[in-house]
Amino acid sequence: MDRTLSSETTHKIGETVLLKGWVNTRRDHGKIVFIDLRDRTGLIQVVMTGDQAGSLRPEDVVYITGLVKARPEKLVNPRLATGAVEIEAQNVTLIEKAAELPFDMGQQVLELQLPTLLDNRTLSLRHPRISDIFLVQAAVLEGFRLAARELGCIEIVVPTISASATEGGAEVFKVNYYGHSAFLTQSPQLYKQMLVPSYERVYTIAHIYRSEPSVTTRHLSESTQLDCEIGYADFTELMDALEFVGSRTVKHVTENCAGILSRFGIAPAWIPPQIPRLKMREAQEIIKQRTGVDHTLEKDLMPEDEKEIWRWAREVHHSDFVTITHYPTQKRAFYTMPDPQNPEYSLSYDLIFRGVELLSGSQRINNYDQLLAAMKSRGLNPDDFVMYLQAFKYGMPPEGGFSFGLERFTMLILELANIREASMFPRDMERVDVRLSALKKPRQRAGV
Ligand code: AMO
Repeated sequence: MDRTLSSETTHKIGETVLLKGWVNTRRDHGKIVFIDLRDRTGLIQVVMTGDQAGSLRPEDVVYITGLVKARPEKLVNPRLATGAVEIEAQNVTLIEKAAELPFDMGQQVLELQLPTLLDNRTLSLRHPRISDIFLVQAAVLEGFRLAARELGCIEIVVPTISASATEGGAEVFKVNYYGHSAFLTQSPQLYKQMLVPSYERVYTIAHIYRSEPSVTTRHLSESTQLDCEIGYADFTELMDALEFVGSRTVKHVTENCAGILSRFGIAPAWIPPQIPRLKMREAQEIIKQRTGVDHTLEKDLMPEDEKEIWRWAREVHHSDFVTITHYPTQKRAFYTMPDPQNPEYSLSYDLIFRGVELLSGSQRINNYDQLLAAMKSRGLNPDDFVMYLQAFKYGMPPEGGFSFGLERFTMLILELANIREASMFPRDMERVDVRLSALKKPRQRAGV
């Protein structure tokens, strides 16, 4: 008999079906046992005798043949998509026995500390509310790809071992590369720029690595960036492009994950036809006027500034997005184009979504000599960037781009408290799968 998925049972009343899945929960009522069976489409209630149920427990893998029956009206479960039917088991076969679980997976929301959920990640990822987070993440990826393609970008895959540190700073993982030093990429930046002369417009979904020195709720040591790079575009066209991709992606998630967003209690994002744009200094002035807190001499927006300017964007422009431009040149990476009108500030932008930086980018320096001078002025050695510089030597058009953080996008869409909830297997300075403190010291490990 072919397998029937739980979601298909509602159309098969009166038929005998074969279901395959995991025991999600077990409820014993005297001689009758109710099993909620879980498969990739959801849950379905199965009724069986105590003999048929035997010692079944949560996460056991079972094959069940049974009759699909309509439930009497007063027993319909409105919280379950299959709540109008149930299965009367005829035959129950245990395929794999699960060990006893460390916690009750039957709760609607797992009321556990985040470290416990992460220590038991392959279990917590099976829980419907947590697996929903990654269905939203899949929709973010899909929405981004659709939007980038609509812009005419070609998808590229770039290396994650790099000859140089792209974003500067100390937050770089060094690797011993056949006795030479190389780095895990902090960004696909240099490679996406190198591909502009081939395709003009490219996008990539890339792993990035940053040895973040502190534990925060919005930084990971390994994360995923959604990047575009666009040739022959000026600063305004670049902002139009990033706002298009950002809002198109959110709309794609809203349209495709309506059920999940409502289960998480998330109101639709406010996206006006024109997303407000402010220079960083203008944003600081507005914040000073609204709060009395003077950050007008700071070289960057503080996290609380990003929250306040979002509140302003909602109140004044009915927007959950706000684009902030013209950050101080010295605060941005070496490839950022200084504003020709006032080189102290740069043709750069961040996109703030719901009070957190979701995206960064800029127009780039596309002239070879200017780029070389910018590198040297920051103490970078051009010899470390030989391949990158080659692309500029042979004619790089005016260009720029931007980058969204995938986990931040997911976190902000679902209004999660911690970015680790939006990463299937989060890495930070305390964890690689398991807590680093639980690992033996390298020399004590067998064979090392
Ligand atoms: P930036 O360093 O600002 O810019 O990164 C772009 C976006 O990536 C996300 N992000 C992170 N998410 C989680 N953990 C981290 N450690 C982390 N670091 C960055 C954020 C951020 O807005 N090359 C430039 C982009 C460009 O100019 O095109 C860059 O990497 O959402």
